Amino acid sequence: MVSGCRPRMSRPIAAAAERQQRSIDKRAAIRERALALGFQAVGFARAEIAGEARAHLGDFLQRGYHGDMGWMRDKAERRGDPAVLWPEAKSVVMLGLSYAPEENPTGLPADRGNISVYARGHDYHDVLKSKLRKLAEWTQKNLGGRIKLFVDTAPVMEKPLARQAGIGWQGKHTNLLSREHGSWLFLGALFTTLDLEADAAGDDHCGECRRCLDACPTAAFPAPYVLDARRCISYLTIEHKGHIDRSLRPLIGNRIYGCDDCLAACPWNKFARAGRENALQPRDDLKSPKLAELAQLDDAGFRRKFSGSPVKRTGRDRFVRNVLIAIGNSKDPALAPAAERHLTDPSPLVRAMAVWALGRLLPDGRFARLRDQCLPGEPDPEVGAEWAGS
Ligand code: B12
Ligand code: SF4
Ligand code: SF4
Repeated sequence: MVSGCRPRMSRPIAAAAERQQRSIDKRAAIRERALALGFQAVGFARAEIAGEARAHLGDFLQRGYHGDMGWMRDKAERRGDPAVLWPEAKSVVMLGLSYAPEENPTGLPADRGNISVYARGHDYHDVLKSKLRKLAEWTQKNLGGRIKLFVDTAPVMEKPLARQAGIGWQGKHTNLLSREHGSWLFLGALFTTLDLEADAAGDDHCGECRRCLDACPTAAFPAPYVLDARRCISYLTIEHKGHIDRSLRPLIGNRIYGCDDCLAACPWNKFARAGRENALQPRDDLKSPKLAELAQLDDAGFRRKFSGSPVKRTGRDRFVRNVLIAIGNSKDPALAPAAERHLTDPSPLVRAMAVWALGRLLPDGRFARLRDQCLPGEPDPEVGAEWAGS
């Protein structure tokens, strides 16, 4: 065709078409680079949160579902609106990194501690950050624009942004899932001043299914798509600093760091290929660790064992608190000596859970004798209350 036969575009339309073409080229280049760096999912969104998600965040906070994660309330304005976080940002590149396990990670024997899959390998923050940094540097050098990277700890609503970027949808368990990777994607975000065309948002494929809701041991979902973090084992074992409510302890079972039950129940996982990232592969000693051994960790031992692991976040006292709850739930009297050793622990958090565990494992007479020995010298009222069984 001779060029004179081409339909002529008006100048503004031609300029818009050229801008779109340039954006597509940049998007394709970023996508290619991200996949080469090992990300499995890439999508583009405008740097804004759909009004509905922002309203749901407001509701979540107003109902107190965040528990003692005060930082969620403090930074709510920034979390709910990328324009407040960084006004110059125009687009967001959302990235997903798969950590899908080889097999169902739930259902370990009662004398073993269940550490959730995400925490069995190297700390994903480091892994994700290093990849995001490489992608940000490459993009700035080759395509221009300014970039800020975010993973997990920043006040960014990563799940709604990932949905907006077409990576998947937020399931009834509230996590972002996709047909290719099931529930097992870590999320990270690059905010950029580049103006990149957005992808179509992900559609919801939950349908009538409610397996995740029914799988939750603590009934932490007041409604589909809504989580009350205060009942979630992930919150209780990782974020919550104080004593764990008496009524929730038996429901925690042997989950000592996080929980995967709602994620693992999802039928879309059957399409997920096991994660390939070496650093995220589960450490052998964290796949099915013995409660009796974990209960022995002192501060230095804890730091040695969990250096480079997300587990180090709780510190030794909270971790041993969780282990003692699992021991109390084990119904295995052979684990009683591992709890008894902690009746003189310097941490009241640990002493209290040692008392609780022994109350469940020892015959009444033996427990009463220990109480008579220890209670008179116990300085902490909350530990005292555990001895009294209240
Ligand atoms: C706070 C937090 C937690 C809290 C609260 C979790 C929660 N669901 O809010 C606790 C400690 C419990 C937690 C647990 C876990 N977390 Co977390 N967590 C976060 C964090 C820092 C913020 C999440 C947030 O903003 N929550 C506030 C609520 C309001 O937002 P939302 O969950 O998106 O809520 C939406 C729905 O509830 C929905 N909604 C609300 N009401 C209604 C009503 C209707 C009708 C509808 C349709 C929808 C709807 O709209 C809201 C907005 O989209 C993010 C990182 C980040 N910066 O985003 C990681 C993050 C969500 N966590 C992550 C992970 C892996 C986990 C765990 C799986 C870890 C584990 N194995 O133990 C569990 C999963 C528990 C669960 N079922 O959610 C990943 C999830 C990745 C993914 N694919 O989604 C993230 C994104 C971290 C990361 N960078 O990869 N987490
Ligand atoms: S992570 Fe566990 S406790 Fe939390 S909502 Fe899912 S199944 Fe329930
Ligand atoms: S288990 Fe069912 S309801 Fe829950 S996220 Fe998966 S598909 Fe949706």
